[in-house]
Amino acid sequence: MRDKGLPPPSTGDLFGSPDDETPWDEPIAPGAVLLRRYACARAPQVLAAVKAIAASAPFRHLITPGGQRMSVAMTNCGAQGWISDRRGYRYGAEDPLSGRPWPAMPEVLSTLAREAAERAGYAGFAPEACLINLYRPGARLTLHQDRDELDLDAPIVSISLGLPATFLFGGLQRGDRPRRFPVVHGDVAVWGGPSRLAFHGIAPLPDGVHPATGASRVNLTFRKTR
Ligand code: MD3
Ligand code: FE
Repeated sequence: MRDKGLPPPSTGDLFGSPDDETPWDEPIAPGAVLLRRYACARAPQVLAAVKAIAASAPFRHLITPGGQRMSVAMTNCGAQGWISDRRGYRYGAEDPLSGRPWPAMPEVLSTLAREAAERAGYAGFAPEACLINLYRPGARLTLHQDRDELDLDAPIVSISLGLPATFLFGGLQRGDRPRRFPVVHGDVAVWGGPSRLAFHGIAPLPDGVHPATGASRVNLTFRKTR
């Protein structure tokens, strides 16, 4: 297995670079691994699923409990969805915009999340929530912990699509200086065990255009909430 955090060896093919999308594993901390390009082959189906979800539960800019409009636009699929408003952060079964349940989690998404978790050493991952983040240039996510889930033993699986971004990965204390990891289209990350409560964020998204998503980045995070 390639697990040294290095790209795969070149095949020497000057034409078509078939190995641009050959996945490899990059462990970054105890319990945390980047599965580089793991989702590339399934990206068209994942993006089609996101488009269908957004048609019934549109991306929207949530308000933080402190009254700030988030620069990232969000929606959800699955039995539970993450929301924020003046009253706080929480999971809920209904989209507050429509009053209807969140769209069901498509099988292509639940299967990809389960297989990625298993590859990272977390067999049996069955998320009930998928938070979908839409970044336009300039959007960012400041350092935070994901701790609104009741089951902190389960990992979080994250899929990055479209424009490249810089992932900030800190320690267990807000003040720990974060390490920076570039993440690109098709990269998947799995965070569990000792890394589950690490502080993390996304640096402001640079301008750009990606063939699969246009001027945007899409991130899906799968969570076991209860
Ligand atoms: C490290 N999303 O939605 S995913 C979030 O790219 C969120 O949209 C980012 O952070 C994004 O909450 C980063 C990577 C990630 C997700 C959960 C983690 C990293 C994590 C939980 C613990 C440690
Ligand atoms: Fe997070």
